[in-house]
Amino acid sequence: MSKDARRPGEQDPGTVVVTKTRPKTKRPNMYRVLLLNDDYTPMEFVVHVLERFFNKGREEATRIMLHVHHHGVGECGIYTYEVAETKVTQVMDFARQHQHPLQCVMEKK
Ligand code: TYC
Repeated sequence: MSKDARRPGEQDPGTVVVTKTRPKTKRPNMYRVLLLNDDYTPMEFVVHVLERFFNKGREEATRIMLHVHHHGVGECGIYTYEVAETKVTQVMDFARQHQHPLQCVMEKK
């Protein structure tokens, strides 16, 4: 078919159009979960929290706890929104049950 016989933008019937589909894999937003220092929560309790809720070994848990103790804040892990929110809730509930003022927060990375 001649170009003039087609409407503007219309394909030549003899033309093969190959469309490349780009897999749209959007990375999820990630959130840092942080522990805050205070003067009253026992060090051993914080280490236990890091082992129990953030799957840290004793050495890593102790290192993070001491970092928070000395610097005021420290990272426990980086998670998707729902996982981070669950961790924060679990830690805050656990601290309250034991009447410790430990604070756990999340922030967008
Ligand atoms: N500063 C606390 C103490 O001296 C220990 C502590 C560490 C508390 C980390 C909270 O997130 C925290 N007993």
